[in-house]
Amino acid sequence: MSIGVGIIGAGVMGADHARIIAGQVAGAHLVAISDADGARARGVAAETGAKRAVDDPLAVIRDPEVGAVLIASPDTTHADYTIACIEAGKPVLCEKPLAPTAAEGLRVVEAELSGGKRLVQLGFMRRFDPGYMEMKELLASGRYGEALAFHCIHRNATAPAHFDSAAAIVNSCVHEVDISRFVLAAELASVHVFRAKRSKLAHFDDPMLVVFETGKGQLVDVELFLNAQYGYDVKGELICETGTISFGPTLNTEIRSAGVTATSLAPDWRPRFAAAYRIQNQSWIDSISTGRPVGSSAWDGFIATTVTDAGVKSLKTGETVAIAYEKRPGLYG
Ligand code: ISE
Repeated sequence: MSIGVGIIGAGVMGADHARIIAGQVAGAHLVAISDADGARARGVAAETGAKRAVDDPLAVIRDPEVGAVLIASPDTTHADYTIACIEAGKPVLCEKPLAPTAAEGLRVVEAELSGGKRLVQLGFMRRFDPGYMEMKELLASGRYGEALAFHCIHRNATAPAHFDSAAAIVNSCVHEVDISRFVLAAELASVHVFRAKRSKLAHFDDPMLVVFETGKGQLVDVELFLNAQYGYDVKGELICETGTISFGPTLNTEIRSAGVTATSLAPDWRPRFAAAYRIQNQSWIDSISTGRPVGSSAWDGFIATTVTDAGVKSLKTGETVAIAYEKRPGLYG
């Protein structure tokens, strides 16, 4: 049976998800898409074959033909719409971050706990990226000993005008928060944010170096450079006791000409993580049929908000900030 999907938000990510659900995912079809800009919603609906374009996001959640909801609206709306899906009893894939602050993230966890059923998956798509997945498997094989440190590079060509230094941590570095917990199977215990010399082309502290320590004593360092100009570049290198594990930035062809070797870089995360988004969305739809949740949970999303809260605090104080939260047993094990 095909699952009717409703999408909230027809911006860059909402449109991308609509194309993926319509063209690359089996067992699902698009029912409705909403956006505050009705013309934008109608445009994406026409392109992807969604039955309805509406301007009220709650109408998507209420729609009887919508069996599952994908949220790709602005970050500040994620928690409220996710809670509305939980209250309607509908599975939801919510784009990261779960919320801009831990206090808001916790509201979602509490709503899911009181509903008594796992319904939320967070759109941390890197967990489905073949490079990170293989890195995790290789580490877990034990062949290279224990992981000691994890070097991460997160570069965007340019950051949106509305970004500031805190947004760089809450919206961008949150990916490394989730993926390092996933790859290392460890919790992050502290964070320290360092400002580098600021690029003249940046309108906030850019680049920054964010250093986490895990509960197992490993260091995770993230070079966060969101106005790198030259393209989208995400890399990771795991330092283990008897070797290192890393993956390349893209799988593109290599050109050798006129004495130069060249490979192209993606302009942004959508082509770079195209496989990850496709696998994530398919796994989400499959998990609804099997009843076995996959990917990041609301709890993972909440933990990420506690870490980014601590990162923003470190940015302000210049100090190392310990990461602390109260465990919520029950649904999350
Ligand atoms: C954006 O929202 C993403 O999720 C991208 O993966 C990330 O690289 C970018 O910095 C974020 O703004």
